Amino acid sequence: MTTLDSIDLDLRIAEFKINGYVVLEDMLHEETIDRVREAFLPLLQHVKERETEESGHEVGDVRTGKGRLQVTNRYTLTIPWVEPFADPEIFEHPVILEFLERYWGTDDFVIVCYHSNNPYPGSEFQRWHRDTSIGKDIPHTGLERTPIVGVKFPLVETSEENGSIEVLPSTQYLADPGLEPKYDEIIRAGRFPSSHRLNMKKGTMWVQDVRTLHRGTPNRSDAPRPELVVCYCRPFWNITHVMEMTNEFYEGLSERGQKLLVRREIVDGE
Ligand SMILES: O=C(O)CCC(=O)C(=O)O
Ligand SMILES: [Fe+2]
Repeated sequence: MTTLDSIDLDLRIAEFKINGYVVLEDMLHEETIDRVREAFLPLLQHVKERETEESGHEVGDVRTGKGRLQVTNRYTLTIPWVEPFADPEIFEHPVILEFLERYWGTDDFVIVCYHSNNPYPGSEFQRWHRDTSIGKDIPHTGLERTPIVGVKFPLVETSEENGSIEVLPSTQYLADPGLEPKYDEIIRAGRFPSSHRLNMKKGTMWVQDVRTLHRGTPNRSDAPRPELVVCYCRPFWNITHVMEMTNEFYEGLSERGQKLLVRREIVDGE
């Protein structure tokens, strides 16, 4: 397993700064992933059966399946802050926390989402996109560091067959607002030989600069390709996806966990 002693974190951070993403292998135990997948698939199935129309917003009870059909055979789900999903091995991963502390130069960051992307068999290419409107909101300025990252981990091995994500490295600093609405057309028509599929084995975590261009790809296998994401951001970034948890869960967290999840919403356990 990857530990703080075995990883060259400064090199990984340099990769992240240069490529706009970094892939870290052997971060989670296979049993942890399998436990999460087993609990997750029924939620995904539930959303798939219920959500037959494409929708802009997720609905449903987070414990039984809060999600939406985003586009053809592609679902997004919010992850509940309960066992086995809410595992400190995942969201308090020492390598991830140290990575982010060194990247941002502070430990004041917080968690603002636990979410998932799930291309099902029959899904298609997404448009090339960024997961942020920063290019429009702060035009002509390629910020040195992103204030928000997604830490992602697939629940299955990902491949060309089951719709591994495709990235266009080193696009995170793009700052021409004129290009923002046109990325998909330009990248499809032009030559971008560095575009790259992230084919990952189970246990891999990867950190995504939300500004880096990427797209989902067709899942041509016979099983879904779920991937979970925990979003971490600097405290001045005030967007939080709803994160409901019981007071009992929150009080049972480590001091670090409580600090990370300070933006929780407390709900009744029943
Ligand atoms: O997980 C994937 O295949 C890509 C999903 C994605 O980039 C998105 O929906 O924003
Ligand atoms: Fe995306």
